[in-house]
This record gives sequence, C-alpha cells and structure tokens, in this order.
Amino acid sequence: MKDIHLFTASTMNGWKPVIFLEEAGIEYDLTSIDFSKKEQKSPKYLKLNPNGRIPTIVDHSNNNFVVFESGAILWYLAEKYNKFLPQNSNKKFLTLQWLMFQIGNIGPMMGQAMYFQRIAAKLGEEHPFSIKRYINESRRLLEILNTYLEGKKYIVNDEYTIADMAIYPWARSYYWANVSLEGLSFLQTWFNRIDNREATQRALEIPNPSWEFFGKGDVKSYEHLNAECFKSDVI
Ligand SMILES: N[C@@H](CCC(=O)N[C@@H](CS)C(=O)NCC(=O)O)C(=O)O
Repeated sequence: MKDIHLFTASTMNGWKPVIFLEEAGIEYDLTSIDFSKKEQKSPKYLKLNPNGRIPTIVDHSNNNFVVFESGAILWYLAEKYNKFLPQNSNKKFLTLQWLMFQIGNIGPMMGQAMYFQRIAAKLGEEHPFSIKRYINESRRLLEILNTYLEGKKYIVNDEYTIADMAIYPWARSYYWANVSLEGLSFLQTWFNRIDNREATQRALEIPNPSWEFFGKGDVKSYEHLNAECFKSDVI
C-alpha cells in the first residue's frame, strides 16, 4: 500500500492532485470515481468526502488522514513533500494567492459557463443572460491572468508551483467554456510552456484521457460521458 490514496476523475479539479503527484514522481494508489455510477455519492465515499465530489486523498502515513477540496489537497501535498510551494514567505503567499484566485474565481465562473452552455441547455433550460455573464466573467479573469503573466515563465516567475497546477487545467479548458483566447498571447505562451511539461501532460490522461476539454478529440462522446460533472450546482 502506498502512502497516498487518491480518489479522482478526469476533470479540471480531479487532475490537480494527479498533476502534483506525477510532477513530484510520487507513487500513489488510485481509485477512479465513475460519475455515471454516482460513485461520488456512495455512502462509503461520503464518509471520506461529505461534499460528494472529487478529488479526495487519504494519507496512510498520517493515520489515514483525509483531505478533500483540491486546493487544500495541493497545499497538503506541497507541505508534505516540500515541493512546488516556495519556502520564502512572500513567494509562498504569492503562490497561495493565485491558488485562491483559481479556487474562488476561475473554477466557479468557468464551471458555470460550461454548465449553462453544455448541460442546462440540454435539459431544456436556456439562459442566455447567465451564459453571457459567465463567459464575460471567465474572459475577464483570463485577461487578468494574461496581463499578470507578461514576462513571467510561471505564475511565481521561474518556479512551477501548485498555483500553476491549479490554474492550468481550468484556464486551458477555455474551449469547453466557449471563452475566446483572442489577444491573450501571454496566457497562450504559458499554456504552451505547460503543454510541454511531460509529467503534467501524462497526468491529463489519468484516470482517463479527456482531451476534449481542450477542444481535441471526440467532443461529442465526452459530453455524454461526463455530463454528470456539470450537473452540480457549483463546480
Ligand atoms: N471545490 C471543489 C470542487 C470539486 C468538484 O466540483 N468536483 C466535481 C468534478 S469537476 C465533481 O466531483 N462533480 C461531481 C458531482 O458534483 O457530483 C474542489 O476544488 O475540490
């Protein structure tokens, strides 16, 4: 049995701990949670994560300590393995600031943009005002990132950190949220840089390849398989 047991699925939130573990080269046990079987709502899983969502980790080397919420998981792993979170206080809080920026802004706004366009519409709920609101908010957030990234290699300058790991899977899914990337060349350059990180790209195929979020592959079949992910009220 490995120290870390990860329960996850191939979604923007689900990939974050996978990216960390693959980048850090840490072996872990993996349980793939099948949304179509509602495994995230099973009594056994709810005992670990009462929120009934992925991801969750159990640390067997720490009295089976359970952590849920992807931001907290990244922070926990960063401190446990002393990786991807700078020691220097200002750099550490810069990392945490941008991690929170993802958790509190990019995730919820882009998630709702996806939900209203890809799920609600199919359920017979057409809400153009909401769609516009969430697309505009998502675009505004990506513009902030773009401006901030000018002249930087990663979010915290030269260091690849848990802030990049949290923001990348969401921002990179702009296609799925139908948010234009036009004119955001610094953001595009940052995408390209992370697209070239072997471990991160490997992580995006765990538990399953889901390149459709990035506008690659068979988008239709993806919509069908993962629609459940966006049936949540808040992502
Ligand atoms: N704030 C949570 C959000 C987790 C979340 O919404 N996960 C989605 C996957 S994208 C999920 O489990 N959806 C299934 C459901 O809501 O039943 C985090 O960052 O961990």
